[in-house]
Amino acid sequence: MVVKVYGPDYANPKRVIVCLIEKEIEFETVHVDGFKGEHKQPEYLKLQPFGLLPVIQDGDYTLYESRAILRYYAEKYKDQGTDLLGKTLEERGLVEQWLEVEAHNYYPPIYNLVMNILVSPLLGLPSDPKVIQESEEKLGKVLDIYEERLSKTKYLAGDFFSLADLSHLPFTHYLMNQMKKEYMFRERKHVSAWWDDISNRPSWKKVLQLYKYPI
Ligand SMILES: N[C@@H](CCC(=O)N[C@@H](CS)C(=O)NCC(=O)O)C(=O)O
Repeated sequence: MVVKVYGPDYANPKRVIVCLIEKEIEFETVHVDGFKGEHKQPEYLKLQPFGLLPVIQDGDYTLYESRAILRYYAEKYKDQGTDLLGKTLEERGLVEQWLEVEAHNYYPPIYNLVMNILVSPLLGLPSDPKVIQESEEKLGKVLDIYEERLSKTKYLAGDFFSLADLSHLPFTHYLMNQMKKEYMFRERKHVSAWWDDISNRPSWKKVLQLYKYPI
C-alpha cells in the first residue's frame, strides 16, 4: 500500500517525507494549498480535524501529528531502511528524549521566528520585533545545550543518526537559508558540523529537490 502524504510543500509534512525516504517506504503526495485555506475545508477536516498539515493515509489508516507519524513508521519498519530508533532500549530512551526536546524546546522559538520573519510579511500581517528578539534568545540558549551535547556525541541521541536529528531538518532549513540566521549555528562549532552532516543526507536533498518550500 502506497502511503499518501498531504501538503508536501510545507515544513511539518517534510519531516514525515524525509522519514519515509530514510525508511524506503513508497509514498505519494497530495498537494494542499495552505495559502488558499484548503486545509480548513470540510473534506480535509475529516482527515485532520485541527486543520493542520500533514496527515497521512495508509490504506484505510489515517494518522496526523508529524512526530507521531515518524514514530509509527520508524517502529513499523524497524528493519527496513535506516534504523532511526537506536538498537537498545536505552538508545531508544535517548531518541525519545531528544525528540521531546525538539518538540518542546527547539520548535516553539524557531516556529515563532519563521512566522514573524517569513510568514507574516507574506500574509500582510505585522511582525512582532519583541517576539523575534525573545525567540532568538530562547533558541540561542537551546543551541548552547545542543553544543554541549554534540561535543560529546556525533548526533543528539548518541553516535547514530535518529528521528531526533531528522525532526530538526525542515524548520532549521528556513533558519539557515531563507531567514539568514545561519550565524546562530555557525558560531557553535559542533552544532554547525551536526547541521552540515544531517542536511547533506541524500534523503533531505531529495526532499528539497522534489518539493519546494512555498516561501
Ligand atoms: N504539531 C503539528 C503541527 C502541524 C502544523 O503546524 N503544520 C503547519 C504547516 S508546516 C500548518 O498546517 N499550518 C497551517 C495553519 O496553522 O493553519 C504536526 O507536527 O503535525
